[in-house]
Amino acid sequence: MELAYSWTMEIVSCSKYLCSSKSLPIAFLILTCIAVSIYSMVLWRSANVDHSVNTHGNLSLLLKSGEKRFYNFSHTVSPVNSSLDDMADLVPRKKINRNKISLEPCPIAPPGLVGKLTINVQNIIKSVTNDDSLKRVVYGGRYSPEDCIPRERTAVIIPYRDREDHLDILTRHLHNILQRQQLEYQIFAIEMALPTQFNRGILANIGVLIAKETGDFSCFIIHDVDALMMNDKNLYRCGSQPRHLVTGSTKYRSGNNEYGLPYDSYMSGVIALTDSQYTKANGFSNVYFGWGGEDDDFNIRVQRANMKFERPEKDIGIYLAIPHDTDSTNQKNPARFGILDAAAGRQWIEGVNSFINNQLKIKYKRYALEYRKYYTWLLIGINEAAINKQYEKYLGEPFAA
Ligand code: UDH
Ligand code: MN
Repeated sequence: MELAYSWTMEIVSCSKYLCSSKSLPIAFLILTCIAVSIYSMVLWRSANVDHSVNTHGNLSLLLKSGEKRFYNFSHTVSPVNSSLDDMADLVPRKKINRNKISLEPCPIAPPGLVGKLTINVQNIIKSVTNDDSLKRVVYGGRYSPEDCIPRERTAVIIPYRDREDHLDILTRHLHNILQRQQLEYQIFAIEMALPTQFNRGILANIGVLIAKETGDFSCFIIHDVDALMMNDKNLYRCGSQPRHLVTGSTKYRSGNNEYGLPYDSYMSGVIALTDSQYTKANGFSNVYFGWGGEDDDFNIRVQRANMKFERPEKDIGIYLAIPHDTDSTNQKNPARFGILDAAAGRQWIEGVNSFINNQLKIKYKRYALEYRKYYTWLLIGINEAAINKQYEKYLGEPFAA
């Protein structure tokens, strides 16, 4: 109080001096500056915000109260130097509290599962009003069972761009099923900002690292935005080996079988790895821009790290693939075969370590982290040309496919 009083007196006497010396315009200017500063401080303190930029170029401030403020501004996505180090303080490390003493571990086989599901996408879209599972979701797309200690704390990481409709369907579908599976989980949707081509590997790597900063997860699931689980016994848990959770998809019918895979070594769509398995393989390669290659490269990495993908039983890992057109910013990468040929030589040079302590560290910009109702949303900017230059020597020979 005393300090405030003496400050006020200082300001008053200073103003008197300025007035008396006929410097009225200067006095006015100084007082305006003080007023603006105080007003900004008050705004800043009351907001207690998470600053975010959405794809429409709006700056949104997510207040602690859950209220959101939007500000329009013109948003240019230029790759800027940034790294995880910059954001360590920005991401709250939160655990969901539970009274561990009085609770038993959840059963190995969750009792509420129904097995094969008949999926009607229209019903999922409408589910917002009548699905209790959505009411139980904590802001940011998080959940933890209340009546038992979960056997897995799963981070679902969805690399995506321009598939909001799929994301909406998938996240609702997942909340419904993952709660029946009695998991503690959080869904992360990680988007790549324009103008670069899509790069699924980079988003998976950054997604895993940010998830690790955000919570205490025992399992990481990299999930295509258009893959809907069709059997709730396909548990989103990790195993002693990396797991490919897809045994068949409606996208790849084979003969009479409704659910097939495009080839035996296909390990795409949905995979589950522990932190140590992901780190042991050094995560995904970062150099596949556009469609294709990164998934086959990751399979090579897993094998070279002396691990092997496992799948659930045939009728358990079935998925409905939401049909879609080719994405204009994710054209087939014609160089992917050559880059894949050089996969082994690159494994320890670049991967998830490229964002931590690598000499050839990849810089990226985290444009947004927003706790949305059904998922945590991240928007990432990277510089495609810089990454290609950085790893020029490791991209293999052009390959005549
Ligand atoms: N994705 C987007 N937006 C894009 C591009 C890709 O969200 O513009 C994400 C999304 O999560 C999608 C995933 O990347 O589910 C895979 O891209 P896709 O759906 O275009 O790929 P596709 O349906 O399935 O062709 C990939 C199968 C790979 C076959 C084997 C190649 N080695
Ligand atoms: Mn697809």
